[in-house]
Amino acid sequence: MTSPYAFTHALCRAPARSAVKGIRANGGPDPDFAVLAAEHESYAGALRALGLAVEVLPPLDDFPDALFTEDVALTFPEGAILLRPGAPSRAGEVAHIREALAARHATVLEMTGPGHVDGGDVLRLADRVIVGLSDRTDRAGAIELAALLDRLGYRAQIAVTPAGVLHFKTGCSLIDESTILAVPAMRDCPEFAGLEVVLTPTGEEGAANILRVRDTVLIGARWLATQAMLAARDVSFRPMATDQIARIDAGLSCMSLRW
Ligand code: CIR
Repeated sequence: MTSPYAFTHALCRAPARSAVKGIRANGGPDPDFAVLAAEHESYAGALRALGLAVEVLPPLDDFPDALFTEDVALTFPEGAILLRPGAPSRAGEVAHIREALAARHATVLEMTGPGHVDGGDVLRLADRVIVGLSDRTDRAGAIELAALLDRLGYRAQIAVTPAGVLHFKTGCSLIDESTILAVPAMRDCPEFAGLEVVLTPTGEEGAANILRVRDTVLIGARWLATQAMLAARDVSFRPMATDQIARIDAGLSCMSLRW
């Protein structure tokens, strides 16, 4: 097994115009397309600046949420796994990424169902992979995924995402191999035993979906108290504009597959 964030590659998908109609759990205004596209572009640019080879697939107008490549597959140096996203409107995205993954990975495994898993519910740690049950990821899906992960040499652990949190990783992310940034509702997640859990400051629960890439943490620009906390811990971070993607319930991990 390798480091959970020593990535060399990323696969993104450009947002389609339809992205402004992306799913959002609590209503709210559509994002501004031009600004959202700029956020996506600067995200891909940040990954490149951190040394990753980044490829951007063409937009898919029939799938407003397809820019969130993280949810349809898992990628590792050892191979990729095609998932079965839990939102019916996103199921068709998988067929559109199959070929791209087959071209980049010698081994591509695939969930066949009937269960569902969104990649946003999968948190890779140094020694295992946590699969969080949520409104998108069910137990049957998590069990099927655990068997596929085992074939790639990864041990899976099934956890529970608190109600009201879209994805497991909406509420927690890695700061480093032994430290998790988490919303207060996930403080006592039993799967975090043995790790240090750092809580998002009050009012900054939206900051929890950071993305550690090599030696840098990407974090939403508006989360100043969380940034101050990272600075106090000597964590190198890069603030990213995320206000428009946040309107469709997304953060920083969602916009790429990384390996
Ligand atoms: C969705 O609801 O599926 C999209 N609007 C947002 C997906 C965010 N993905 C993620 O957190 N991994």
